[in-house]
Amino acid sequence: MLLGYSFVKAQTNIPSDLQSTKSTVALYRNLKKQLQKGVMVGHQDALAYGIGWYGQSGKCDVKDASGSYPAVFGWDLGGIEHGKAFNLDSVSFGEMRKYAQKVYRMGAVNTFSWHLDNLLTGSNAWDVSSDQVVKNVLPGEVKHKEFTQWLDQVAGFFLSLKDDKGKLIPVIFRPFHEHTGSWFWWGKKLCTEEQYKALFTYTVDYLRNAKHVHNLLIAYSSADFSVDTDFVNRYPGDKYVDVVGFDEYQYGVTPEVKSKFISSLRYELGFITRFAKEHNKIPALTETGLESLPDSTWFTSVLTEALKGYKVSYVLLWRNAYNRENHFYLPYPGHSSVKDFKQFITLPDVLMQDKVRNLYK
Ligand code: BMA
Repeated sequence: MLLGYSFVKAQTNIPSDLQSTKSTVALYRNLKKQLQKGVMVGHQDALAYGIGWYGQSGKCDVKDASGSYPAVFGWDLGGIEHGKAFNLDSVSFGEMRKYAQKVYRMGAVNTFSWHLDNLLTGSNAWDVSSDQVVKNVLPGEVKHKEFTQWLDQVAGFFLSLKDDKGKLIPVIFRPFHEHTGSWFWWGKKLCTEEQYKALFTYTVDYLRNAKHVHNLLIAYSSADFSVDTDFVNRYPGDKYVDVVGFDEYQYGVTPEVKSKFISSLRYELGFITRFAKEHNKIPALTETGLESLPDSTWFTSVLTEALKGYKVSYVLLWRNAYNRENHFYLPYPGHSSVKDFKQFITLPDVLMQDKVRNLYK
């Protein structure tokens, strides 16, 4: 008799991919265990560039400002679908692989998003001029073959993430994110619930079954939501997801904006932590931040307040762009919020890389 999926899962406490590599299973279990210890701080592109620098080995804004590396490192695969050498934010995929290997050696976590181009129009991920894109990449449709070729590139990259011994490095993959908003071609108004779920499950199945990629924890990550059903209705199912989360940014710094942002995050964190518990998943705040940190106490007065009482795996702050003015989310040396950030990371349940141990064993 074949054992049912839920039965196997419940007995073994393994990720949604029943064929996950050993260290992927370890990462999954350790991330869950670590929920009791605290929340990891993450940063997008932290090793690739920062304010006033690009591609300098060993450099990292938040390390230089605070003394510690982040515990989670975000990367984006946008551009890999065309076999390009560089991603949409000028990080070469060759370097990205090396950074990810370094992160693994540090015992920290890599998470990958994918701002993939619009297959129908040829423009970028933000081109929402057609609501036919998702429909057209599904099996049997005109853009399907090309879509699978794009997935081949993604699979090739994930399968190239190996440690010194040639063993695959487990990472989090967070495809088709912020889908409760309508600013990407896979967003809410651009496809039906069924089409979104089909896109998500097809992608995960293809990577697992056709490409034999088994070093991924899959993140299902919405944009902000005020109605739980928005989150639930496009959930692809427990067999396809390991991490559940959402992205939400603060815009503006008035007291009203601050308190609204805090209460909105608290509502959503409450929801996803409950959802994660019920579905045996790992909750995370998959992107957040206040662009250019005009509030020098943001970490202790906003982020800390929002997180209070919730057990989430990590919080990912967005990138410190080297070539776009005022587009940064973590302090760099000399910035007015360095002191506040340092205070934030001394909280016992806030984890930078130096407080994270052995996630892969
Ligand atoms: C956005 C901005 C863009 C970037 C994109 C993908 O939020 O940071 O500059 O290209 O994310 O990383």
